[in-house]
Amino acid sequence: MQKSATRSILTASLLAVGFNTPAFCQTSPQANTTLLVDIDHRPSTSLNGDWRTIVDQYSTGIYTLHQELRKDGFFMNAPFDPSGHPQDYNFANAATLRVPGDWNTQRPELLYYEGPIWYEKDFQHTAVSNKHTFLHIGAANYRTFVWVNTKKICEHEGGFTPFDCDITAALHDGSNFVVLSVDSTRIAEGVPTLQTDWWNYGGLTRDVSLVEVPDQFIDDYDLHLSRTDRSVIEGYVHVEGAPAGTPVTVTIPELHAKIESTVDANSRAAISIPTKSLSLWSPEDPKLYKVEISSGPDKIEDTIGFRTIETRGTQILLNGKPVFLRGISIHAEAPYRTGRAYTQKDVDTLLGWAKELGCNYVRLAHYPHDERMTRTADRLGLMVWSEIPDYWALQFDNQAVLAKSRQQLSEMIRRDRDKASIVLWSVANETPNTEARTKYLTAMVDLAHQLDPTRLVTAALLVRTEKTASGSNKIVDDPLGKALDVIGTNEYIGWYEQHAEGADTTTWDIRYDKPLIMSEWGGDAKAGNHAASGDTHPALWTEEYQAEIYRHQIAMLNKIPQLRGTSPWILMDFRSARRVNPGLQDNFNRKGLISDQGVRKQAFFILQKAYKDKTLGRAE
Ligand code: GCB
Repeated sequence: MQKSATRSILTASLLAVGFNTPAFCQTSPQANTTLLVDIDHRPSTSLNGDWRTIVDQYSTGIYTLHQELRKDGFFMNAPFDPSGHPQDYNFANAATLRVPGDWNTQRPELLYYEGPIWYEKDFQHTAVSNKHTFLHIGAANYRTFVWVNTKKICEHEGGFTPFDCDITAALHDGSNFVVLSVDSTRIAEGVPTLQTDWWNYGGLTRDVSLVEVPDQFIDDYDLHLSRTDRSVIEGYVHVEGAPAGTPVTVTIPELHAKIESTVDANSRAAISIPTKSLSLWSPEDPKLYKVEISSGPDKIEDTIGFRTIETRGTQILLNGKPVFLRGISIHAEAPYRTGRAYTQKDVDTLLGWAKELGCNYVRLAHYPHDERMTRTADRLGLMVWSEIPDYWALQFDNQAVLAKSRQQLSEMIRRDRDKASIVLWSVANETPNTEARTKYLTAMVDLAHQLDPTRLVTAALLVRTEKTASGSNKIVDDPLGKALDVIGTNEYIGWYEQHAEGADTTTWDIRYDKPLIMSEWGGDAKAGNHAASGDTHPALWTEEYQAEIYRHQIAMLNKIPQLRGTSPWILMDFRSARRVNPGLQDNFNRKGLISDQGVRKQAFFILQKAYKDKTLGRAE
């Protein structure tokens, strides 16, 4: 019951009428979409701005009153004629929503809305021979169906990764229109699933554009420093549609390097660039090189940093040297205005605060963030933990769900593998320790290694607690740890368990000889909520109590010999439907070191001092 009540209206109804794989709702989560890497360095026409929208709670745009598929659905974008056949919709007069942007924070009546909304936009097009036009969608939460000039083009599931649909065949010269249905309904078989501790912001939450590419085009590449020989940049360039023998050139002007290669039968050219005097990317010197990649008429210019990241025993090595990750967790919540973060200003504010805190690392929780975030981290010298929303209790015994996780991991890696800042791919957060879960996530770790052998794979695990004579012992032995390169663990001593001083009598028993990152810890405080002066036992929810948690945690963390990083929870307060305590939470998780209005809480300064003085974590 629970399941069917929360399924996507669209999908559930289609299945109910026997359309297991109807034309516009195939069960394959990645039906006919691709992903063009380095989208912001390609010629494109922005479709950002106002789109005409229809809130369609009952999926009337798809179904007849007998729940049959309509041939004259809203995707037809038929003009409304008051003297003609009665018509229940009219895009021409419809209210608009801004793209990019979640719908929840654009109109008060949409704050709690979960369901389908239709989007329509007109655009001009002039056909150019030997060119393909893709509709690029930076992210749409959660499930998207696309029509161009009434033709069904593609669909996509997953709210935080980009996709591109080839719309060339549906276009004509002159005025064209695109209609999208974005459905934010939470589903049990989704990734994430029904429960999350963040707001289910729906809509076209990132940039939308039209991208024109030649018939044969560079759709994917990977260029990184060889792990075995730091004087060689290696990787590949893939040219979609290119027959074997098609030339590819990679140039790095600053290094006076120019390499010619040719694609093989899989349209992929192997690249190997010997370099001298390469400056390696690091937080202290986030050096990026201009890299030009060309094949025939297609040319892309990227900025890429080169570095290595690996482990040795319990150490994390950046460019061969031990490093400690001084970090903070961040949600993609927009500072000041709230809602999904997507502007450069949002990114500059969030990452600016992380720098002010003294960080060299950020955990981008719990899903891939806007690409501006990882590009900016590249520039600012912040190492990044990037993760997919394999969060809490997914349907780990469901192969269709595994396919969705695999798809999101592949899209995340494909989009961001050119970012030197990313050192960790995370496959999960706080999942239940079951056999099905371990099998599922081990497969995900294997896939991450296979797609990107140059980075470390992690996950935030739950830990077991045993009482001891003097306090408690935290045991890190989740079997998933076997597959991981770096162990992440979340703990909330002083908040969900014990009092802040509990950290003083907590010991750690880590059963893996691997680096450990304390990927979450902290507690809530409402900015401006203070304990009485001189109060030695400040109450929960006060800034003073949150600061106490940080003091005791820092002392405890410093006693864990294999600790190689921390990313306490969290930089800024964020909206969450689970947090309904009036006056304190009001739909916000208040574990931020900074309020959603930019007010730094006391704990911010405690952590800042520990990071700046390097009194938290080992010296590198
Ligand atoms: C966690 C989750 C995070 C929550 C946080 C909390 O362990 O990973 O998503 O927001 O705790 O505040 O409870």
